[in-house]
Amino acid sequence: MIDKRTRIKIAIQKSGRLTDRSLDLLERCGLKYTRGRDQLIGFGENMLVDLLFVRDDDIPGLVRDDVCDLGIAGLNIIEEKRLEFQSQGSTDPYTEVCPLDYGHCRLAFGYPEEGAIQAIGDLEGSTIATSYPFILRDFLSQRNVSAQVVEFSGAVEIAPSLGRADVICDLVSTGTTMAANKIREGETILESQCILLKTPVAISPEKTEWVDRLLQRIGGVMQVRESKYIMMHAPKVALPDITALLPGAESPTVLPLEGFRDKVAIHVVCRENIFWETLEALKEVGASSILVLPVEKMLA
Ligand code: PRT
Ligand code: ZN
Repeated sequence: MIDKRTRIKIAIQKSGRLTDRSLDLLERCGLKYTRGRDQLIGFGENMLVDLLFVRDDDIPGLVRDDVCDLGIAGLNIIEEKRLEFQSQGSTDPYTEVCPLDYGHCRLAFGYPEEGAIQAIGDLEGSTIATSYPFILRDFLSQRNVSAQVVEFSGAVEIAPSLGRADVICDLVSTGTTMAANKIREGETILESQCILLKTPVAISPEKTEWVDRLLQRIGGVMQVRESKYIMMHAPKVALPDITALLPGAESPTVLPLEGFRDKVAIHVVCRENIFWETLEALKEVGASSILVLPVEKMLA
């Protein structure tokens, strides 16, 4: 019989921009799961981990209420809900464990090209449409700007042409939507990306082992994304120049090369991406037969 108390629950977006990347991250951590008949729960087959597929807006609340131990959502939603919870008297609703480096976007002002308002300095007395009223009000009050905030749950960019607002404050990634609506992107008030959230409640001893393992694996997956394993041949004397050229490189493994006294093979893990310029510079200091391989898994 399955003991539900020992199973970790992770809330992720059911269907949207974050779903594929969130599932990919968990799969890279080794999770295999089957999706239940109602599609709302994915049962982990090889780990004591279950997935809850929900709207992204519901994720912070599920983590705050300890319905889920972990959750993945954009900082835009996490911060908006944190301010909303705070207004209801609930402080520190969850712990932000780490950024996950996907779902990047920014919450920015958008000024209609033909409009009189073109900068934060002109916002006093204006009407601003947004889906993020708490973040926006917080920003305005910190700058002592008094403006009317109109909440739009979607299609914020059409608010000015409907005559509902002078300015908008909305998420932007490529900038195409604002441009298509003749809105000029202005100042950013929040840089966002996906964040891993953890319940504010202490994890029960039954779950600790798997939560710790999962967090370590997520750390490992994050670390290897840019990491490369580099192999090359080089004169022994070039070793200091070579390590200096490879930022983030761990101390290299130096191996003898059969038939050569002054030349060695160098193997090194580099935690940053390697560009062609670096390879060319390595060649200039004497390296040859340079191979750059992706790293699939790493456990520090
Ligand atoms: O159904 P559910 O509530 O779960 O989904 P949703 O429709 O609320 O969210 P979804 O899937 O659209 O976005 C989920 C998360 O992705 C957001 O909360 C952000 O953290 C992140 N994200 C990254 C974005 C964007 N980029 C983005 N560009 N969310 C929305 N947009 C929208 C933006 O609101 C605007 O309408 O895309 C438009 C602008 O895009 P550009 O490329 O034209 O600038
Ligand atoms: Zn949403």
